[in-house]
Amino acid sequence: MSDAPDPALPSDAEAAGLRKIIHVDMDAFFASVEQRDNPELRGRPVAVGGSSGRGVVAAASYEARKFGVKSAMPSVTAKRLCPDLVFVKSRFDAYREASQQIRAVFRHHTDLVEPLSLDEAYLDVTEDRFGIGSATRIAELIRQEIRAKTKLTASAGVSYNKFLAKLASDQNKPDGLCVIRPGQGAAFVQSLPIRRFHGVGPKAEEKMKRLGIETGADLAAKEIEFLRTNFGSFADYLFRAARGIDLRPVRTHRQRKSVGGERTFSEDISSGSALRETLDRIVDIVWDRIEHNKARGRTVTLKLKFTDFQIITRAQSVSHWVEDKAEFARLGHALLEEVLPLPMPIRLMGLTLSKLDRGDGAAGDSNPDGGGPAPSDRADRDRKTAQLSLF
Ligand code: TTP
Ligand code: MG
Ligand code: MG
Repeated sequence: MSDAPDPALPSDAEAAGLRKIIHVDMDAFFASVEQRDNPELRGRPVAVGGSSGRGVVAAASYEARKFGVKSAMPSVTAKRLCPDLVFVKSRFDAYREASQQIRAVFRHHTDLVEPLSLDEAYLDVTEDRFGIGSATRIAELIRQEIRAKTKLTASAGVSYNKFLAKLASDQNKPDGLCVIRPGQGAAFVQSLPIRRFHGVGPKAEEKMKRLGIETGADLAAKEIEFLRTNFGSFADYLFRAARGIDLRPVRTHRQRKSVGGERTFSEDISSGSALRETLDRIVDIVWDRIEHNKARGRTVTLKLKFTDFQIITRAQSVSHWVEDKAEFARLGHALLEEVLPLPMPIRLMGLTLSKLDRGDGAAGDSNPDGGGPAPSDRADRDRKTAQLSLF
């Protein structure tokens, strides 16, 4: 190969993307809220989720993790690994309240906050609103403020881009802090198993392993063309990430194609009244999300999964934006009535609003879950350079 600069790397690789980014993530979030609110649960292995046959663990306390219990594991498996495991039902109102509290803490320090879920967000603190002088210090203050306001612990990662900050927040969990300073990113990434790269899920991991890619170093050894052939639009993100480079700016509004939610039931349901009641609850949750995302959409889609795992969807589009909850509920209910009576009970119901307009004219989704950032991020990236000495 020649020494020509690689097209996937910024020409000014040193300076590009050098910002001060903090990624904050709550520790064992749902489980910690439960332990906070019920002293009997403190110090004990706790799983949030249903304990019944089809239940899954949403969150596991750190006491439970010692036994190998973790999120998304079937409850039956969790119980086998840890016979003393205490199951508690989820209380979303409590998690949402804590989530709002931590977001208020974030916004106190910067307007550039990009929430990834209820319990985590990226913050761009390059500007340093209060002249605190060091991103590490800001991260420590944020952790203290979160603890004071919520009585919960958070871990934080500090670095010069989003990719590294997220890796860092995971490094010293729980109640930990990790800083990856300018110049340290490439080395940090080398020994990482590729599964820890944000955006690499089980499928991508499997594919990479088949291609002989197990670690960051393996990934960095591959040429960009090879990655593009195998991973399409995800390739550029991977190529940069393997070098500790990430050009994505912190986005305050994530671009989405749809907003929705679904519920799996512990017992299959089929009666009209139970279905209608369930739909009302889903409408509540989804409309909350729609408002939170300031989303407007034209299409409502109802999804049902039957006990034999067959899925059907029914959609209705309207010519205007569905802008109030009553109309959203009415459209959802009309779709449900169309399919009643059901041929057999269902195990899952979902409702989605799509054909969205965010009012800001931007298109596309640049988060890794959406397949990696568009290289065009380069154009709009913020070029403020963080002062290296004050990290
Ligand atoms: P995470 O931040 O992934 O996990 P966590 O906060 O429980 O633990 P950690 O200390 O490792 O960060 O997820 C936040 C919450 O989201 C989690 O408490 C419960 C919920 N969640 C699910 O409901 N299902 C899932 O599969 C995962 C991963 C999380
Ligand atoms: Mg967490
Ligand atoms: Mg999280």
